[in-house]
Amino acid sequence: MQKNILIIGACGQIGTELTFTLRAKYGNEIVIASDIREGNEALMDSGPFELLDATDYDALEEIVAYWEIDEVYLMAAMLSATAEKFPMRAWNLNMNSLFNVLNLAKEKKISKIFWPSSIAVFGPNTPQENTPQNTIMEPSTVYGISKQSGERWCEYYHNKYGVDVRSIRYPGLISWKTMPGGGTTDYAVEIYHKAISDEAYTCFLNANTSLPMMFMDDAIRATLELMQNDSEKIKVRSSYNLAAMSFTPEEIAKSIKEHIPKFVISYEPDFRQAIADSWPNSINDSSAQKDWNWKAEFNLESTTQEMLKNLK
Ligand code: AKB
Repeated sequence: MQKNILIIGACGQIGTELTFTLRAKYGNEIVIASDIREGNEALMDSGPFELLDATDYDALEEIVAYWEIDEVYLMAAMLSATAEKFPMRAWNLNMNSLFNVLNLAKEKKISKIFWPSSIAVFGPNTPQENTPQNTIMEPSTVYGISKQSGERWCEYYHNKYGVDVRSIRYPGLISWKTMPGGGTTDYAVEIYHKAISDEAYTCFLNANTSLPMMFMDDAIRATLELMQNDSEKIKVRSSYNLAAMSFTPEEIAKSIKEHIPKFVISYEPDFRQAIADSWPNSINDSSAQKDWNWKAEFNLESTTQEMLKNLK
């Protein structure tokens, strides 16, 4: 019997690209996209789609049974900036959606889960440079608290009930197919759009705020590599650190200027500055390198080239 894959939050920044990649790999009919609202035309036309509120266990259980789902990628979440505005809604979405898929796996209705964590699990007391896999965390944002709690629950369900759950602490993700929404690292996508449309961008972080970032192609490849590896190789069942590059708004602006000489950046930091200041500057991902041979391919220059080429 053919076992299918369900993507929850398939219309978001990561979900859209994950859906296309998994459909190209396994076939359109094998990968069921779902979200609380419909996505762009290309996604909707590419295969089966279900409207789904990720916090509704009964609806999720029904879809899993109907489509004979074996593997779930839970990409629905409220990101850092929006979560600061709606703390209870963020906690409800981020935690209940995770419990729903963990409990389905505990009841053996699905056999494998991918759940994204984030660099937001780290906080102001974390060593900021080359942040290790295991270190002080103490997140100071609603989103970070939900992701750190989620990590603890993933590890618990793995140890206690044998649930095969796998996770990555994504840095800020840069992509051109779908806009991010509600994150602190979103500036690193907006800046490319504005560079092309206006040759100018006003950044909500200050010039020298260094944050870990990654081009979407690397993030999707990492996700698939983690999911395809043998279970015994996956030693970390909370979530893996993952790194590609780190840069500041000033540095990304400089890299854009090399292609669009008239581009100018200005700075008007808002409440998101405090969120960014609480996160690491750079990440040590040696555990992912050792356990499943992770290696990033894109740096700032190749990311800028890809973004400008595709957005133009
Ligand atoms: C955000 O900025 O909230 C996200 C993240 C780093 O998890 N992109």
